Amino acid sequence: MSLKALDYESLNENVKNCQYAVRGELYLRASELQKEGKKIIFTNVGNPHALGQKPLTFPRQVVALCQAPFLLDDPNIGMIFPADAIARAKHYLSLTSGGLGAYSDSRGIPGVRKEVAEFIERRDGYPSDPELIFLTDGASKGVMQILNCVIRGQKDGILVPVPQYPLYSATISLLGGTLVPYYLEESENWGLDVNNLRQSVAQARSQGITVRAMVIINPGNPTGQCLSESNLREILRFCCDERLVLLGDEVYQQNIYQDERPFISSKKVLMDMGAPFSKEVQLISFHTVSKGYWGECGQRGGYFEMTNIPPRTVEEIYKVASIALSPNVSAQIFMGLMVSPPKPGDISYDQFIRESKGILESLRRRARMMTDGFNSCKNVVCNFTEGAMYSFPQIKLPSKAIQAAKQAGKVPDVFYCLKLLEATGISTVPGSGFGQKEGVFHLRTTILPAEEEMPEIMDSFKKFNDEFMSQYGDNFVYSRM
Ligand code: DCS
Repeated sequence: MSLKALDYESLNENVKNCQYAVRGELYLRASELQKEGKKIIFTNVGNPHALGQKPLTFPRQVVALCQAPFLLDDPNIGMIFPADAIARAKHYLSLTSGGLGAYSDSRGIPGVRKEVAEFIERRDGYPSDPELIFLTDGASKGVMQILNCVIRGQKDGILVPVPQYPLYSATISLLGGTLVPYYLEESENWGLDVNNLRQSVAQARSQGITVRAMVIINPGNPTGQCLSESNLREILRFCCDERLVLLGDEVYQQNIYQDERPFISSKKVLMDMGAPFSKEVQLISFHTVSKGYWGECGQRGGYFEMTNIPPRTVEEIYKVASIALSPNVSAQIFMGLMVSPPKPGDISYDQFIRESKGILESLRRRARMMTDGFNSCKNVVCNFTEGAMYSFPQIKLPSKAIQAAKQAGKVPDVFYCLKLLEATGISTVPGSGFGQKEGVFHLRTTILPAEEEMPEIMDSFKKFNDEFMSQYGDNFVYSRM
């Protein structure tokens, strides 16, 4: 009998081939254990509120009022909400055409896109055009929309860092394109060597692949490094030479935990480089409300900005965005608030600064605790988390552990992470889910668990790791790969 369209055997192969480890085998096992009553520490997803981070008060007040505009008519409203939140809610409602329940323009509310452009101008010191900014349902949707425009078929290649966040590998497989890996150098603090890029492109070309775009994640996920200005210049020059569109994933731009390398946007570096680069290189930069001290993952707000993209292409992207009608309107308001938070002198300013600084300072301490904790463990080495939300320690697995994994039918790092989960309840993602060099093993954990729980988590990791290493140890001398 012939198969029906949604029988598993007849599904689109691209769907079956696509892998997304952040919610993969480890996550499923953790969910099962949780159902059985085991305490699970979910460090597999960069989802700050799920690990106890409190929402910032001001944006929630504004959006609450936008969701329930009848409250604005209550004579006592000023006793519950500060005047600046009330004023902002009225401002955003006036920008919508019918409040939060109405679709907006498919590119997002023009007034919010203007606020985003003003933020980019303040951040970079260069003009930004609201017409070239589209609001999206989280950065993910923006990345998917752009990759959809770039990938025409299997012969189109996208340069992606390895290790990478699997949004890229998964979307490229869904769209039927080819991922062209370039390796980040772990021993150089996950730095990006342009010679590696050249090699990757040459190799892909020799296989008949047309390399069309390059992805950078800055700060890095899962690797946590911040790209230097000189590195960004090299990348942009490379994109210019090779005629690649640069996809700059900058969702972690608020998450910086050191002072030597502050975040610098690809757009600013490109504009600083001047002509011909600033007029030639095609760049799309992505941002979100999910990360930073906002951490509003569930709201699904994001934007992308297009630089040096021809108007006819912008029109096509608009057309495609229109198929989905409108990005989530309340998330657009979160984005507006993120890019124009309370200013000095506003009633809510002090509270906003107290809350946001409190979160960032604690994340900075947690980044240090986690890296130091991993580095104190046997056969584990971890670069410092300079930015983003993750630690990505390398685990030197003894050959006996690798054999045991094979016998159990598991990839070695999956085996290690499953044992860690069963023993401690710590739910991580195996490094193989992000890509890593052959024969080298990692895991990824977020730095998001509550600060007061961190020492206990690291102790329990250390205890597990020590036991694991003595159980499978073969007395090798550790050397970093
Ligand atoms: N880009 C990067 C590098 C990310 O890490 C994420 C989310 C996104 C884009 C998409 O975010 P939004 O769609 O929410 O804007 N990071 C995932 C992760 O690794 N853990 O949690 C989610």
